[in-house]
Amino acid sequence: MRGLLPLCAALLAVAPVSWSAAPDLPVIGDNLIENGSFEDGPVGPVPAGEVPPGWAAEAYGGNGQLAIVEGGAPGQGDRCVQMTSAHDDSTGLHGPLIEIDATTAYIQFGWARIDPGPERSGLMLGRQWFETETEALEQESSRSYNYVASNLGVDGEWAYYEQLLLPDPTPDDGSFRADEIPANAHYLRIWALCYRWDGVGYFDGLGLYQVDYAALARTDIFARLAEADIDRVLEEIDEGLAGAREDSAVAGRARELVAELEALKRRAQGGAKRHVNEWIADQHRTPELIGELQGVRWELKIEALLQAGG
Ligand SMILES: [Ca+2]
Ligand SMILES: [Ca+2]
Repeated sequence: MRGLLPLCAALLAVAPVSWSAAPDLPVIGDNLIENGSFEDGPVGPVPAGEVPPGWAAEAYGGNGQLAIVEGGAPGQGDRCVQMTSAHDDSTGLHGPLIEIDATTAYIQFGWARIDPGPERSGLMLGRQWFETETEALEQESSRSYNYVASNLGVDGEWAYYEQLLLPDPTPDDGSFRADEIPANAHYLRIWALCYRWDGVGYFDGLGLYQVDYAALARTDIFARLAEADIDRVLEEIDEGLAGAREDSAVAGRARELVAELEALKRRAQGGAKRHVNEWIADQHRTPELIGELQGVRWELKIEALLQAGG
C-alpha cells in the first residue's frame, strides 16, 4: 500500500468525506483484492474466457480484449492490466465476492490511464453490493453498484482515484449514496470496467482495505479537545461551580455537560467495537459540546458575580 500521509482531522468533521489525496488512513489487515496490481501471472493476452489470477470473471462475456502488459502506475510494480475495446464494445473484470461488515468503513482505490486519442474514457472503477453470495442487493443491478469514479484517466497519464466508504446513515430510506455501504450488504464485488468505448485503457494498483475508523475518530476527537484547551475550560467551570448556587439552573447544566464530556472521552478511549455511525455521531457532537462548555463557563462567571453582588 502507498505511504500514509498525515491525517487532516478537520476533514473528518463532516461525513461522508470525499478524499482527493492518497489513502492516508489507518487500515486493518491486508488488501482485500487479490492480485490488484496484476503482478501475478504471465505477461501477454488473457485467453478468451479466462481472467488474471485472483479475479473471478470477464465482465461482459468475453467481447473485449484483456492483456497483462509491462509497465504500470507509479510505485505499482512492473505489470498492469490492459483493456482494449473497439466499436462501442465493453470488457472488464469482476473480482470474487468479498465478505464485508456493513457497520465498519472501507477504502477502495486504484490507478487508471488511457492511451491518448479518445476524447473521453470508458474506464470505470467500482463495486457491486450483495446481500447473499448469490443475490445482488437489488434485483435491478444498476441500483446495486457504484463507482469510485467513471471515465478515468482521460488525460492519458496515470491517475489515482479513491473513495472512502462509510455505512449508510439512513438505512431505512430505501437508497444509498455512491460512497455509502448499504446496511444489508454482506459482500461486495470489485468491478474494473471498460464500458462501451473505442480505445485502450489500463488499471493498476487496485485496492480495498478495511479502515480503522475508531483510530481516525479517536484522533479527531482528542485533537479537537486539545485545540480547544478543554482542560483549562473545565478548570474554569470548576471554579465557577464553586462560586455559583448549587441548585441554580446554570450549575445543573454545567454538571450535565461535564458528565457528557467525560462519557464521550471514555468512549473514545475505550476499546469497544462500535458502529462507525456511532463514532461519526461523537465526532459531530464534539465541537458542539466544546462550544456549550465554553458558553456555560461564562454563564457561571456571571452567576458567581450576581451571587457575590446579591
Ligand atoms: Ca502492477
Ligand atoms: Ca440511505
